[in-house]
Amino acid sequence: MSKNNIKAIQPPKKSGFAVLVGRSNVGKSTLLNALVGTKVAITSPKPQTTRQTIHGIVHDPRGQAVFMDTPGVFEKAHDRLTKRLNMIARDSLRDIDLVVYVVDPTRAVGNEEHIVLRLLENTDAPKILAINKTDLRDLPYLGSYEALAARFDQTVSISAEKGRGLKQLLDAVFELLPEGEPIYPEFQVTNLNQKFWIAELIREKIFTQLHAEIPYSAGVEINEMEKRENGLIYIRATILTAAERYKGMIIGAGGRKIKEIGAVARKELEIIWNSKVFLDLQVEVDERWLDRLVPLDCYGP
Ligand SMILES: Nc1nc2c(ncn2[C@@H]2O[C@H](COP(=O)(O)OP(=O)(O)OP(=O)(O)O)[C@@H](O)[C@H]2O)c(=O)[nH]1
Ligand SMILES: [Mg+2]
Repeated sequence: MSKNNIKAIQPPKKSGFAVLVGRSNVGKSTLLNALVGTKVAITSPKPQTTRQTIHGIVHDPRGQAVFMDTPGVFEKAHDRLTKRLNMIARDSLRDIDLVVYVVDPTRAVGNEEHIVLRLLENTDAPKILAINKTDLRDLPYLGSYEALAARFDQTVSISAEKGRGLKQLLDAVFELLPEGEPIYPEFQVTNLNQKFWIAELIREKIFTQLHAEIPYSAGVEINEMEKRENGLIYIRATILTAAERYKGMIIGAGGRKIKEIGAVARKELEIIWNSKVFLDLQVEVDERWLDRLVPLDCYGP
């Protein structure tokens, strides 16, 4: 058989947008990173970590899957941040090719799940149920999520953290995606621009180093970024926060907290870039910080 004949019997390539939806903290961003194989989205043990729709691109012999990480649906939509996040999650269900509904069987099916399930009923795209965190021993609500399987085209058990079940998930994704040309060029793994991604990485450290309430009243802006002659990457960034008392907590006694945030962010950047980094971090109070950061110029190279 000639080479051309072999090519002729290969199935057509698939491509499309697969949106990751689910309530806050189920592991959508962890899953996105695991699928792409590198850290695209930031994650944290606290809910409402993700604030923008982030694309993570998986290049595969079967085609290209663009996974869209979305802010988790959160029930108490009283504050402006939550309202905005819920709206982004809802909008992401338009014009998509596939839904991956991510659930966490350590928590009961609650109101938030019903909100998401109702949203899913209104989309015509095929749907996969991804039951995450199955590495944990105690999964008291597993049965109630498995009972939802009939509403989905496929159901897979995964552990985004341990990388389990991802092959099965990708098999289901490429089976259900439509045929089509790739959306992104080869090698591109995300739609985020580098400045925004650095701001996100610093924001992740605010989540991990500070108490529950502060991260929800803070955002990060990159003011300057430059590669210096000696190879050092210089970054000047500002943490914007809503109130003077938060500023104090972010800075910490004797500037200890901000130093800690800067140090963990810098170390991670140095490992990723394999280069020395100088991170100049400041804190500024701005009641309207959210408006200053959203809409953001966060996409593109
Ligand atoms: N044990 C276990 N923990 C996980 C797994 N996947 C995610 N987590 C943890 O769950 C927490 C939330 O993960 P995220 O990926 O930030 O969750 P998210 O759904 O993106 O959350 P939002 O952005 O707030 O909507 C983090 O502490 C993760 O480490 C998993 O497979 N197993
Ligand atoms: Mg997230």
